[in-house]
Amino acid sequence: MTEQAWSRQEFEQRLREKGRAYHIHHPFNVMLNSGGATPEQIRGWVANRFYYQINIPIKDAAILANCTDRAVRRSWVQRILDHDGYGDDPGGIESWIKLAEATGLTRQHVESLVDVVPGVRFAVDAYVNFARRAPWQESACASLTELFAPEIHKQRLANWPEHYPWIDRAGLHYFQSRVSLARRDVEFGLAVTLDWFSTRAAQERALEILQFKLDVLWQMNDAMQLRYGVNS
Ligand code: AHQ
Repeated sequence: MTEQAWSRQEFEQRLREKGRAYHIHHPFNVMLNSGGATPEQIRGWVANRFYYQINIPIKDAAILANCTDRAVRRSWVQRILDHDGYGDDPGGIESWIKLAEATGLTRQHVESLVDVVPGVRFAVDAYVNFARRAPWQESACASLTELFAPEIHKQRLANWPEHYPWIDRAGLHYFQSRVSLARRDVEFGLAVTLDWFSTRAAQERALEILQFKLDVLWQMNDAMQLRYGVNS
């Protein structure tokens, strides 16, 4: 017997309930945002997350390549510009390098990717490869971990200056920029998801896709914890 599709409201609620598995709850992130991280652990996190950041526009370009809808591409292309920069805006990847320099890393060191541990590389590559082969609507759904992102960025902005006064606050600009950009991204990605996944089976698939992306972020933290440890 085919089960009835959830209402739009219930479907959205079930997507949002997945926030319980968001990496804001990972011990490595809890340590980072509660002030327990050493400078080496912070630099390790920044250097490893750089690999995620530089792959976001690659992932979004894969989504564009899979999307035949010009109106969707006109909207989604902004995400690439947000990271790569456009005109006078140097973009989010440049901001991340400024964060790295504020923690005492050099541009050359971060861009060398020498610190990126295998588990981070494989998790990020799994996300990019998912976007290359999945229908663009499934990749839009995967980006909905950003439903939970404003909170984690606000947590960093609130806690890092107090716990890590040695990090120049100008380096935190990236987190500030993402609070509003994440909200804008989610508005579009959620509308696509609620419209596209219209049967109960498709809605269940959407939850699986979101769980996959939550696992990507969780695995990145697992790998960093293994490499840099977590102080209790
Ligand atoms: O800085 C982040 C970012 O640009 C994105 C894009 C989006 C996607 O397309 O999957 N997800 C995402 C995220 C960013 N920052 C992460 C963080 O913890 O700083 C959170 C991450 C996400 O929630 O997926």
